[in-house]
Amino acid sequence: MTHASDNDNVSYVFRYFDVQGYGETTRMLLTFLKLDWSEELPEWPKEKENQPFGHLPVLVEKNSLGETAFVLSESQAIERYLARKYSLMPADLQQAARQEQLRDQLTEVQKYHFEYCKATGTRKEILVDKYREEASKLAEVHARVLRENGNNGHYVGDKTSYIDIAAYAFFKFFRSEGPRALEKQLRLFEPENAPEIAKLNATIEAEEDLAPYFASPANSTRPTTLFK
Ligand SMILES: N[C@@H](CCC(=O)N[C@@H](CS)C(=O)NCC(=O)O)C(=O)O
Repeated sequence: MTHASDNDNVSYVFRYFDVQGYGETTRMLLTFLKLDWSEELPEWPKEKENQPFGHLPVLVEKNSLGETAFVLSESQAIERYLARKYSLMPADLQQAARQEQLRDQLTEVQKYHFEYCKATGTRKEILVDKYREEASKLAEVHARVLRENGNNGHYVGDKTSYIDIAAYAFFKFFRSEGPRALEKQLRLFEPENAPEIAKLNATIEAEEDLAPYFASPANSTRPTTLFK
């Protein structure tokens, strides 16, 4: 894998809110890849009109002179840009697509939580049912893929890959206060129901290249969303 220590002399600014939300996978990737990066918390909504898609996160890539060279919106496009650029994504299209389908499934389920925070009345009840159905399927699919890879704490092979990191960020989100309200009745991702996921979590927490991520207190206390 090309870690950024073989540096291409670029640096990154990750512009987002101080929440896990749609940003945690990218924070983990930037750290894992040993990239030169910093976090920017813009004044909001003042800075909204200055963002290409009007929302965050946004990744800004700077060249060796510190000039903006590339600006990217949409969290999953950002993740995949980094994963591909630094060879964390398989070159084989089918192998890459297998990781991407698992990652997209995580986002679909996470969205139920975001919507649940804002919903009222019967819509809230519908979302609990939707979450139950989709999260149960997700737990089943992810446990199976992890099992089929030998239950070694990785989805693919024996090294940390893009989907390992995205899945860890997702399970972290649902272990946090707030999202736990949806998950806690089901306990789909808890060790007694999903030992494969527990093994993934432990493996990622022991990943040497993520040690700076786990050592930073900000990463263990960051709220899940902007919603109360
Ligand atoms: N599909 C987008 C969703 C981005 C999104 O909804 N961002 C929210 C925060 S998590 C935002 O910027 N909210 C403030 C606003 O839209 O004014 C992505 O994956 O990046």
